[in-house]
Amino acid sequence: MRLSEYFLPVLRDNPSEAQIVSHRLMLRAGMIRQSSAGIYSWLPLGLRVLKKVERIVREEQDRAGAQEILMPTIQPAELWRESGRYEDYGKEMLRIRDRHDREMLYGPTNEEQVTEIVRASLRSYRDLPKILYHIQWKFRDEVRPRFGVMRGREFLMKDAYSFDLDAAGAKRSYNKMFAAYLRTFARMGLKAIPMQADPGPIGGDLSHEFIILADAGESDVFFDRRWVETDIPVIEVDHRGGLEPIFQRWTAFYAATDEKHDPARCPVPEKELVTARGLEVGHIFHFGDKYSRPMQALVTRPDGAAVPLQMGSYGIGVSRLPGALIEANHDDAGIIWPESVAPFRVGLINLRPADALCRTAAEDLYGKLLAAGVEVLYDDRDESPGAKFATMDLIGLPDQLVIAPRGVAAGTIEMKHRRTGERRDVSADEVLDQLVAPHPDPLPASGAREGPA
Ligand code: 5CA
Repeated sequence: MRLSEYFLPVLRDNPSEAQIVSHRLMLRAGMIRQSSAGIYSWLPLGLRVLKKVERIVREEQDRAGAQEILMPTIQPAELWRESGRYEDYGKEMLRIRDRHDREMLYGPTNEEQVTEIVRASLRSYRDLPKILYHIQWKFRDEVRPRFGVMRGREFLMKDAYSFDLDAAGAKRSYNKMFAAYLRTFARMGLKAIPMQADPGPIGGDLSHEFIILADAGESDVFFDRRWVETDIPVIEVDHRGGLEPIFQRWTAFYAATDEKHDPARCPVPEKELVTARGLEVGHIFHFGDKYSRPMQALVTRPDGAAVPLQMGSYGIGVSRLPGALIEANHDDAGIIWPESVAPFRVGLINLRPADALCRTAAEDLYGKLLAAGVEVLYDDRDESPGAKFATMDLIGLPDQLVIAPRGVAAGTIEMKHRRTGERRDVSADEVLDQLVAPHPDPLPASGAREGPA
């Protein structure tokens, strides 16, 4: 993409309405534009990041054997009356009437809707287990929408729903999502610690939040000091095997959100306990028959008895993640994208577009990068070098390539690594070698669904 043609409305100054770094940088880097309180448009640069995040989320759901569907944003009130949540949800729910005066709502979550879908078709233990998910916009009329996309009113969520015959099956599904979440966040370069959590209005008895430690976090969290030293790698997961060891391994050190943490019952001695601010990027719940019982979603057991489905739900804040990623990856000059979610892999700067040799060298390298399938943002504008460097640093692409007269004469390009600031002079061939290096295929070759237990 040529920057001269790209819609990238960067702001020079800090917008006064933004209180936290990620909100400030997303506005300054032209990623989003506010429409009304807690509601945003995603502009080209922001949308590229959102799509990359979405893709990683989708790949890991698919790998875990979850099946993608797409449910609507607008739901009938009737469904929520069946579960009893229509009144309970209160003012957070955006209620709508259609032209026939039927009560509708903009979905804040989809437990009722998905239960309605499966109750007609999942009839027997032979139909189980199943995990369905979608990536869809939600609306919650938050009292205090703030921090940009981090606490929006309209936001994009991945929500998955599991259906099992009994508690043991439900725990297997819970473990699958737990393991999928470990991989999902690790692939984005995030350390998201699974913490015991309060299920809140979703309900249930087993729940974990995946939390990133960040000053901009909205709640206090408490955890064993050993978490500080612990990295969460992209672990190998065999979704056909037993995942309880993975669950045990990654819940072995105590970690809890403030709603769940009880100082009187905390197993960690005070001097080993760390308190910090946490940012929730995912939340998983097991809630048994909370929806299936009132909504009569029943399956028959092998002995012929009809029992309510055992269910769980599993959310990821897809549109919150670009903000969370920036909170975890920035410096004074701007954003520093991890490669896996960067809007472009590399920025190419022609420092002297008026110079014929520089122009030829830059156009030539741009063409080669495009031909090799490298996502490149090419600053071909007639701007000062300072402005070009500032824009590139602000938008935070992992590497920058600088074409300048001296290098062109010597046959080299300056390559700057955004995160470390390290600069090297390299040839065009080396650039291509480095940027086109094959990445391992993140998806297994064949089906990842669980076989018979
Ligand atoms: N139905 C369950 C899981 S499918 C559910 O709704 N869970 S939730 O309420 O915890 O939301 C899931 C994730 O969505 C959260 O972990 C958070 O990352 C994200 N999220 C929740 N509210 C907002 C909001 N107002 N703005 C942006 N992201 C949000």
